[in-house]
Amino acid sequence: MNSHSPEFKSALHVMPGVEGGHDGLPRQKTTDDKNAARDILRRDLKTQDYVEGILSGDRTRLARAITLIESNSPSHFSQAQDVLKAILPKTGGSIRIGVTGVPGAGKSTFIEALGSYLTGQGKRVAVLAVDPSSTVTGGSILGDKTRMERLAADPSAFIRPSPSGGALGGVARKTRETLLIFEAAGFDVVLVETVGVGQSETTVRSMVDFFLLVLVSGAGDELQGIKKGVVELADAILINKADGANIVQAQAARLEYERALHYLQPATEGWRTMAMTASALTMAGIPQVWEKIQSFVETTNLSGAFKKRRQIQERDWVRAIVESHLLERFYADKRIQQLLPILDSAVMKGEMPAATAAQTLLGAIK
Ligand SMILES: Nc1nc2c(ncn2[C@@H]2O[C@H](COP(=O)(O)OP(=O)(O)OP(=O)(O)O)[C@@H](O)[C@H]2O)c(=O)[nH]1
Ligand SMILES: [Mg+2]
Repeated sequence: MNSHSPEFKSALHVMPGVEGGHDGLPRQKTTDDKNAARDILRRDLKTQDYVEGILSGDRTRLARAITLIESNSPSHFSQAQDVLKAILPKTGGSIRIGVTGVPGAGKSTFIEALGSYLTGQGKRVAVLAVDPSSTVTGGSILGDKTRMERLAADPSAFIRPSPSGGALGGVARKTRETLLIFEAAGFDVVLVETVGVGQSETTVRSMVDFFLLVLVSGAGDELQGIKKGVVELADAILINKADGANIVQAQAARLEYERALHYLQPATEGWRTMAMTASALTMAGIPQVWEKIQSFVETTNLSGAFKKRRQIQERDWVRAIVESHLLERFYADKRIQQLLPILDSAVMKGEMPAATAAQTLLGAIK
């Protein structure tokens, strides 16, 4: 991520408290979700209770552990880290799949389709969403819940919508840590949905093994609206909504993407990114997507690319946490807060070169 980008700066904005109670479980009988989430935390569980709950797959304590991770309070943070430390040896066993694509492409419907297919095969499936925009629109969480009704009611599945907490940096940490919790709880597959805008696809790519780009045909120029960079992150492209009158068009789009992919660098060493068609609505092509994912896991396990990617992801993750904390501290510094508007204005008026302003800021915290 470009640390000077506006997205990143806004990512420093810290939201207060725990929100939600988005645990995919029956709600407490209260009208106030915020209070419900706080109540859960107030009935203080011991670290050991969380750990045992997660490892035994107890849904209530699992949900509470995620709420603990999503909390922005420092004491919850340190307990959450203790929980994570304890479960770490039990993590790593899931296949982590990222699903991205333009809004409305059918990501949630696809996750519901693939998820139900997998639970039908006896697998346990967890679903997470990364949606930095959801705090702005507030709509996506509700939308996802209604679009994954079947999976939400499935005892072998667990859906956790995007943690609020605003900024991508915070959401990314919470999502990653929640993923580890799911793994320790024995879920076979973890699916992470993200909208294909801004930085969130790069963020999700950095936490999953397999990255799927969901597209739809029929928007005229097939490559429109999708940045080449996003295509280059994908291990497979799924042309969704290949049903009804759309089938022929979807197949044409698939060929067009296949051609384009020849000129692009594959996202994973030793794996050829390909385009497929499917219908999340009729389930046509969904088993084939799963076959493809299994073949990916097999191939990359054999070549060592699977393990190598996870190791690099862990290492980079440490760097990312350090960088985001340094930036957070920098912008929270009183001296910086005083200087920043003055220097901003000088730079904007053309009275000071940008590099001089930056140097002044950096010098102020020495
Ligand atoms: N015909 C058809 N419609 C589909 C298919 N998959 C999804 N849809 C419809 O497309 C619309 C959007 O689907 P979603 O699954 O919410 O799409 P999304 O990509 O998750 O959307 P956002 O989360 O808002 O970005 C819904 O009305 C779905 O019913 C499909 O395979 N065929
Ligand atoms: Mg969705």
